[in-house]
Amino acid sequence: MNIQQLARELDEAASQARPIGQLSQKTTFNVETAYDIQKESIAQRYERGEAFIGLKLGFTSEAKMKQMGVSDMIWGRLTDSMLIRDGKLRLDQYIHPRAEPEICFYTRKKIDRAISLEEAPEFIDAIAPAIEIIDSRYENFKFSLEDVIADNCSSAALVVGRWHSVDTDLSNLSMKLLFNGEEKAAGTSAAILGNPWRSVEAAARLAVQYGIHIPAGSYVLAGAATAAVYLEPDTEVKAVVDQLGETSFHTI
Ligand code: OOG
Ligand code: MG
Repeated sequence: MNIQQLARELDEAASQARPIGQLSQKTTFNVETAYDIQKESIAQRYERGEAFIGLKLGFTSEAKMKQMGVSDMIWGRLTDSMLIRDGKLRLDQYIHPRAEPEICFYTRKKIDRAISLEEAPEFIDAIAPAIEIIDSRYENFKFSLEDVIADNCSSAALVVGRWHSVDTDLSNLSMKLLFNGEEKAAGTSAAILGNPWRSVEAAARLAVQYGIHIPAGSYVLAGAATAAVYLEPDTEVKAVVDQLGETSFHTI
């Protein structure tokens, strides 16, 4: 198996918005190798001038694990080109994008070791409501755990709302996703590992395990509290999180 070749296939599928068959159907590889493929695939983006801005966790809630049929937490890399700054998402740049309501942390200090839940707030500057746009590069949004890790955990785009104090109690906030004002998904922040702060703890542990550190000034997406919803054209997509307010974008 050629890791470079598989990484290039995924990178091309993403940049051309053309789906590919599952890698696991043509070759066998484990989770470690899947992260190697992810790293190589994102390295192609760095070569084109994109920059690392943080990381995202996936499958941190039952709702997501159930929807996608997998049972392990995963992490992926976020780059600056994924950040929506003008409030618009061009659907033709994606294959079959879906949105999910999230909570985003912003790091204050470099994280280069495992940290406890109690320590986590020391490393965080602020917290915001967010929407993650995921877009599996695999046909029919179907994959194995190894496939989705290699595919950078379906990361496609994110929009982040206004920042709030780290003192905001995140333990049980209502989280909703609305399309043109109509509720499409609803859950609570407690669905995210019991408490989204656990995502910061998990991000630190996974970063150490995979030999990266999280620089100061990075985003950490905690993982969705609800199942993801397919996007439609000309829609105002909004996440509303109790205490943290709302954030939105428009599909074109
Ligand atoms: C993988 C990404 C999962 C989350 O928040 O759980 C994820 C997928 O569902 O395609 O981003
Ligand atoms: Mg997500």
